[in-house]
This record gives sequence, structure tokens and C-alpha cells, in this order.
Amino acid sequence: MSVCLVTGGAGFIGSHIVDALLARGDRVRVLDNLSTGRLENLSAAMEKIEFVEGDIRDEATAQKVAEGVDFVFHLAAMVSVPKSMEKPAEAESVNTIGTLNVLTAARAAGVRRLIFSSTCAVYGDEPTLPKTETMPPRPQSPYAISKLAAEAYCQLFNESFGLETVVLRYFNVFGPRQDPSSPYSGVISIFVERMTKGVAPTIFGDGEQTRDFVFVEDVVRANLLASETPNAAGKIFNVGTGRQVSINHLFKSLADVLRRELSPRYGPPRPGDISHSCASPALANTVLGWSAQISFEEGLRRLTTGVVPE
Ligand code: UD2
Repeated sequence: MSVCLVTGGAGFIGSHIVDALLARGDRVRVLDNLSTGRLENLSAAMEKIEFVEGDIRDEATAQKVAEGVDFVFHLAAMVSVPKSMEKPAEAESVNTIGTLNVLTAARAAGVRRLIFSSTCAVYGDEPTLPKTETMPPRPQSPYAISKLAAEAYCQLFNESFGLETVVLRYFNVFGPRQDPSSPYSGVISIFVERMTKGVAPTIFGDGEQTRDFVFVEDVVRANLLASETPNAAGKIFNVGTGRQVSINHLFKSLADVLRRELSPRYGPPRPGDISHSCASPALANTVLGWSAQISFEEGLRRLTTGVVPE
């Protein structure tokens, strides 16, 4: 049994990691300031975990929660690209300085390994596909810059400060508990919410843009493997399926699983949108033995279970 700290553990992905750690018998502590995380994501776990409401930027809080911890899963972040455009200093403060603070606390507490949740946004709109981890990053938002800087701190701590770290670059994650309420929420959560109400969603542009959608349970598994695999320390891994799905195809597939006869609306392309995105999961496969096991279609089925009309 290990003691694990999940920062951002009340969030969409973090709360699924909490559930998986509890299922394998670990002791779990969550640090979350509930700025975007929600306690209801932890409703099943709450009695079994230690929940600390606090900010990763607060040194005393970070030190306190890192005490006695074996593994840190660091997910707390400002996750919105558009919000980072409006508030670049806050993105830097939360995502970079906050991560540095968590790394410092983890090192002082003698943590065995820290797994950092990063993003495919660090690749920017470089047209080469699929993305491999060795490509030069081209961050194009404060969000991406702040995450890239945090990655560099993770690697520094691994190389020079005696704390093992692993960086995971998530592609487009989807699954239960993804909050559809903001206009910048993940496209799948927005489409599911609208289509279950019988409302046609809006496709920005011609819908032929593609994304690499990875189901949240596969992302959880990548985190657990990153914590357990000895030679993963110091490495950066893409967490994506390697398959490109267009937004038009997403719409059609959802209409199928939700059994809704709807036509999408088309709106102007979203400014700054990248055209295509796709991971090479080869390195994660070789080193972690990880590859996505839940297909896009199966992920949509699991996500919509319970909302499909009989
Ligand atoms: C994802 C990440 C973002 C960042 C970025 C890096 C999510 C939610 N966001 O942004 O944090 O890492 O990748 O490149 O994972 N769309 C519609 N209609 C809608 C909403 C979206 O057509 O109502 C389109 C949108 O124009 C885009 C695609 O769906 O082409 C995916 O949009 P998204 O916001 O889910 O994710 P993305 O890839 O822009």
C-alpha cells in the first residue's frame, strides 16, 4: 500500500485517478482549491480519502500535504487556453510556480515519484503528424508556455534534485465528470449535454478538423503505469490513441449512440483553432507498456450510459 497525493483531485481527471488508487488499496490525500474542481466528483470517495482544500501555490499547504507521501499525481492547474489568454500571469502563477512549489515540497518530503499532467498544447500548430515527444515544442498560448516551463522544472528535479518525475502530455481527454458548462469545455461534453436535450450542437468551421480523443480511464492507467515503471523516470510521454477523429464524425457517432436524429449547426471557425492533432503513442507503448484500450466508440458508449433513451 502506498500513500498518494492527488493535486486537483476534485477535477475531471484527478477524481478518476483518486478512484483508481482507492481501488488498488492505496491511501489517498487530495489537495484542491475547488476553483474548477467539484466535491461531487469525489462523492463516492470522500469517506475514504483525506481532503484538503487549499492552493498549490501556498508553500505551507504544499509542505503539509506532501508529508509521508510516496507518489504525487499533480493535476491541479488552470486548464483553459482562452482563460490563460485573458490572464497570462495567473496561468504562469498556477501552472508553473504552483508546480515548482509542489515539486519543492515533494522533494523535501522524500516523495518517491511525481507524475505531472501536461498537454499536447505544447506542440502548438506544428503541422507534422503524429506528434512525437522529440519534436521541438511550439507553445502558442500562456497555458502551453506555463505547462512547458513546468515540464522543464519536472525534468530538472529528476536530473538534479533527486526527485523522480514523469511527464504525461494528454491529448483530448473525454469521459464522465467532464464539465460541459463553459463555452471552452471539451467538445464531447458540450455535444453530449446539448444532444441529450435534443438541441443541435454547433460545429465550428467545416467540422473536418480532427482530434485524438482519449478516454479518461486510459489516461488513469497511463498515470498508474508512469508511477510504477522503473525506467519511466525523467521521461515525457504522449497520452493519446494515435487515431484522428473529425468533429463531423464525432457528431455522427454521438447521434448514433444517443439515437437522436439531429442536424448540426455550422458556425464560423474558432479563432486560433488548430486543424489536426494526433499523438504517436509509441514511446508510452515501449516504455510503459501503455496503449489506449477503450476505443472512441466504446468511450462514447460508456460516457452516455444512463442518458440513452430506452
Ligand atoms: C484541447 C484542450 C486544451 C488544449 C488544446 C491544445 C480540451 C477541452 N481542451 O483543446 O486544453 O490542451 O487541446 O491544442 O481538451 N468544437 C466545436 N463545437 C463546440 C466546441 C468545440 O466544433 O461547441 C470544436 C473546436 O473548434 C475544435 C474541436 O471541437 O476544433 C475540439 O475542441 P475542444 O475545445 O474540445 O479542444 P481543443 O482541441 O481545442
